[in-house]
Amino acid sequence: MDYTKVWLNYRPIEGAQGKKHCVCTRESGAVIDNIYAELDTAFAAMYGEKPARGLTDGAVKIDLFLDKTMGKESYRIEKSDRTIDIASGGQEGLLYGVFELLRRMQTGTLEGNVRLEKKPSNPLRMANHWDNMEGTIERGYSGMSFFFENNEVIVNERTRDYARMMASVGINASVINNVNVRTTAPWLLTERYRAPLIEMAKIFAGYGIRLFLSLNFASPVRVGGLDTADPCDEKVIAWWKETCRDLFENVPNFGGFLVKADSEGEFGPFAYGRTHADGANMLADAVRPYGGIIVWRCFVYNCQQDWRDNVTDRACQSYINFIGLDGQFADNVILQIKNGPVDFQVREPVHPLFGGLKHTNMMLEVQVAQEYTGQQRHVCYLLPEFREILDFKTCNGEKYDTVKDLISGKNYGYKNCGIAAVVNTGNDANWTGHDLAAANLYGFGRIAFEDTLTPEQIAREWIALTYGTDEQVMENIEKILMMSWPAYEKYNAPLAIGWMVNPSYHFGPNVDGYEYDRWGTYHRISHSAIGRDRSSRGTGYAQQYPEPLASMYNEIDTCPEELLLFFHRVRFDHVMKSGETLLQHIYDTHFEGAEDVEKMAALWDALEGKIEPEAFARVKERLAFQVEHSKEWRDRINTYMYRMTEIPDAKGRKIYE
Ligand code: GCV
Repeated sequence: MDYTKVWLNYRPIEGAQGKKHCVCTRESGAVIDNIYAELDTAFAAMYGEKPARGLTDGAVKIDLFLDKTMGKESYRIEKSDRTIDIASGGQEGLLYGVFELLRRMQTGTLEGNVRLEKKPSNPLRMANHWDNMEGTIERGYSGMSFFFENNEVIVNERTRDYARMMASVGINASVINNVNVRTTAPWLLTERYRAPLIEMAKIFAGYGIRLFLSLNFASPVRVGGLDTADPCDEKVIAWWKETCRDLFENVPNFGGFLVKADSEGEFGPFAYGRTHADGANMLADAVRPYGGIIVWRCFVYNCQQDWRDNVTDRACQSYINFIGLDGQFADNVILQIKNGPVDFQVREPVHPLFGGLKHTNMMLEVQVAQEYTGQQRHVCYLLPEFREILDFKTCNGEKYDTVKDLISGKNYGYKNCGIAAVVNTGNDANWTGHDLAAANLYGFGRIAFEDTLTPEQIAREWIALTYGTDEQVMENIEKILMMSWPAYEKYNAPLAIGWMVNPSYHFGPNVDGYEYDRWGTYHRISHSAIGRDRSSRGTGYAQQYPEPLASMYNEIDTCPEELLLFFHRVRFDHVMKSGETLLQHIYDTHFEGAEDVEKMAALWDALEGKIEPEAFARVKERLAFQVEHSKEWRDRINTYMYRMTEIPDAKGRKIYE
């Protein structure tokens, strides 16, 4: 194996060597085989002995059984002196229960008698991979794809380890190809790639994961040889039905499709004067007989904007495109909505569609891949951000109105809903480029399964599993992780204005990088002010929220400061709550952010000797880069502001001219 075990890095438990266990179950099949395999691997490492199969004298008995009163992904663990019972309504739940058991054994959190019961918060917990058939990964920062190479589908040992890793945190669906379905990817629907897809789907099924594909809406033309892809055309409808029948009948546990349509150049129903609902519902009909799902993305906007146009607002557009279609989507269609209205900036307001849509299945889309948050060369632990998004009160008048209530089905009782993340894996030896970026992948799965977990809890679990439970290791890494998103936000583009990055590859500071471009993301800085007015006096974006949010965002005085420049054009001499001017606040946060990274690097350095040397060196090197790069961010932004305003830092720190 030429890659790391990430958090499945089982290690000996002190004082428990030689402890005997046995596993008893009447169940059989692929999931159960995988449970046995996991227990063997884990117990051999933790106790020095694999568990026996069947009741064995003198061994702690692990009993796995079905309890049909429970959900098939729920589980109950009851531990007493000599027995550990794991019950679930399905084998998937037994698998999740076993992973929880192992996690607790490894982290020393299974002491005494224990009884716990878990039910996943979200029905769908989905990984979106933006992997391309030739082997590259769009917004991938950890090497090449391990699903595709040279236009072939790859299935090998790593496929299984991927599935283990995802199942261990409760992911139950995986879309393996990029939402931009280009080159040979449309052919994934066809016979051409069938054999390896079946092989992959079988492996996934053994870990409770449904395989999904991204599809190209023009497929009837691209691969079907038809002269149209009009969703209302009989030939097109028949083609999709037959294509879906063929896929669902042959690929085990196939889940359905993820669709990016009429977005950033991807083909869609607009070409025929049809709506998103026409397109999605036609596909939904084709997959319905097999229990399939269509996940339709809401990331739709005019990406051919002119910077001179100060009326069109990208932030408004996804809502405008979809709000009028509320109630028109079939029950096996889910709208997948990015967490914010623009595109995964370090800070954005929560997308107004969550509060707006009331008769539509919804899924939240977050980005674990760090496209705008340091591309896995910076540490940026995103769980505090995910926590805030999930807890955001949409004020939509419903009994349960937070994002987590709406996407989990708690409010509307929906079954087809949940959470998806654009994930950060690749074929790098450590899977995620930066070793500490694995905490984001781990954390996404954990919070998707248990949506009340705190970022600190998740961090501590991940650290203990990855590096062991040494108190200093736990403490320092937790501090690094918890400091990292606020630090990144401080030295990034200020107060949610976003987008001060190099165009196209999105790495590194470039204040004017997108200023005159076609993507609709402008800061409009002058010598006296910064930002766009998105209030009712400006583009009206703030009015997409229900009250009292609309009024709160509408005024500079009541708008939460961290979102100030998203909603308003503000003068540099505006006085912030701290008593400092806006300009001084920008200077201060940029100095602070870079200083925070130095502290993070020192916290890591203090762990030398406590962490396996190669892993230690890998993170040390990335942190050293982050120290320098955060200064580059600091200096570029501060200098730009200084040159514009000619107002020096009140604290006399170095700002380059
Ligand atoms: C897959 C942004 C990214 C694109 C991505 C797109 C999307 O624009 O930069 O790489 O395309 O979002 O989410 O579809």
